[in-house]
Amino acid sequence: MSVVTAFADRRPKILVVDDQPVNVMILHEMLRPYYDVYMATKGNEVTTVAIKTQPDLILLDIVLNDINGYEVCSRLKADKSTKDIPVIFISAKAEDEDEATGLKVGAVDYIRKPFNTAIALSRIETHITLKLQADRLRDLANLDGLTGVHNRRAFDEMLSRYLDQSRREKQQLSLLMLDVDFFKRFNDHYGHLEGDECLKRVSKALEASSRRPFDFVARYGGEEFACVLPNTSSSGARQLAEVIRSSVEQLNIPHAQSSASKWVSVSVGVASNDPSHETTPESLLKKADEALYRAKNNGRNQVSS
Ligand code: GH3
Ligand code: MG
Ligand code: MG
Ligand code: MG
Repeated sequence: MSVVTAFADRRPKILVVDDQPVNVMILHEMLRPYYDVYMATKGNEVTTVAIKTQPDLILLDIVLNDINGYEVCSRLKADKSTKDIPVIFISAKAEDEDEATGLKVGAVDYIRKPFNTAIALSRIETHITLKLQADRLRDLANLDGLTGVHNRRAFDEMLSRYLDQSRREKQQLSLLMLDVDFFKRFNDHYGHLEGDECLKRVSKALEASSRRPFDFVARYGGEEFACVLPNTSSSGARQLAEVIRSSVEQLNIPHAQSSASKWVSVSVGVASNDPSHETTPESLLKKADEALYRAKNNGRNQVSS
């Protein structure tokens, strides 16, 4: 299991789906030394269980009591939040056409029962490794290397996606733009390494404050951060902005050169769209940026909208 452990900073998770408890037990015993194993016995519950447990691989039986495994796999592949989880069929159905159907509906492999344990484990390990590599590449493409929050590329993509969704669902969306106050002076006084540490802590405070599952936190550039808040009114966004502003100040990171506070602080600009009209990402960003500029001009360490 050397390759797997080299890639994962946690034990990989496997979801086993089989209607026969004895089969589930056998697979569980086989996998348990290397993986966290989750189980489901009904085809209809697989997507829900997969969304909840986020497995790195699904071992799927074909003959189940309710819907068959092919249908389960098709559903998994059709759902945005489960389509990237590799599926391996594991079945006593031994015809070539069974295997062909399994691969056609999106499985990465097909293990015929009865199987050789060592071979099955190796195939499983191969696909787990590929999945973890894909996760790693996706993170590299979407996350900021210093702080671990989303990067500008991911932000641009999400803002435009959320704006479309907000117009379709006629729900208001809000955007926060945050900028660390007098950060150039902070770097000059405490050094760039302290500056980097400060940005990490500020981003953690941001993530901790924006708790709704779809809130999206990104490093927009340098010492600027952005939060996209779907289904959030402008008054809700102003409240959250104030929570964030105060939680950054309460990190109590000393800033001897700031005239806004004795601690590191942020200024926040809030903008919201009118979901009945088309709002472009550019126009919303401009509104948030103008609000941020007012917060800076009014003395920093404050929220403006
Ligand atoms: P204001 O209150 O008006 O925002 O003043 P400011 O000094 O924060 O603004 P300015 O844009 O003049 O300076 C931003 C500073 O942020 C300058 C730059 O060196 C620093 N910075 C940007 N990215 C990083 C980073 O990744 N690490 C560190 N340590 N500093 C950074
Ligand atoms: Mg079965
Ligand atoms: Mg700035
Ligand atoms: Mg700044």
